[in-house]
Amino acid sequence: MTTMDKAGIGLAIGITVVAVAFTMAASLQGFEMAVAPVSKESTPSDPFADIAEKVKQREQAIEEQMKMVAKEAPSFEEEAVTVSTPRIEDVPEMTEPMTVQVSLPSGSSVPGCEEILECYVPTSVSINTGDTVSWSNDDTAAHTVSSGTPAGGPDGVFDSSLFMAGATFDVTFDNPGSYDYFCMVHPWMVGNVQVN
Ligand SMILES: [Cu+2]
Repeated sequence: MTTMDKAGIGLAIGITVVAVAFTMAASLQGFEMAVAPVSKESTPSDPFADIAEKVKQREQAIEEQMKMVAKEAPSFEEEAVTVSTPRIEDVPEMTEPMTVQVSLPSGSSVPGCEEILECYVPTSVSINTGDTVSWSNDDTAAHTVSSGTPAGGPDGVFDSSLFMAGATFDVTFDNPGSYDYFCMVHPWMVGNVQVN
């Protein structure tokens, strides 16, 4: 073979490769062009059509969700208004004088109630000035609600003296402070009123 022949073969191969490449490119383009209209026809067996359908469904779902959110938005505002309304009313209610109940439950005449904080229930109450504490004797025995401590004795701020089963004793607290109290009959019975 001559050098010219080799060059000729090389050129021929080169042309062939380019031609094949063109043909493949053209056929690929043709394939894409052929596929594109098929996908538009939404043939169920066509995977592209399935994907297109799923995308469309997803878009519709998102659109519907956005519509629902838009519909809910005004009711959200209404809710916010109704929620804030009782909160505004609560503020003056907090400053209105109120009555706190304290029970002298059954069994408070027996030592040991102080260990489970059940001589006066609740044993400690926190109130505001002007509020009232109402003790009710829910036990069968008579008791007292006497300000002071068992060790120091009654200090005279308030004293129910003996009050019977079923009776109540109310004290309105006008001055802030911490008020200890106890039962003069059963000195293990102690309680506290914190007035803010
Ligand atoms: Cu008592």
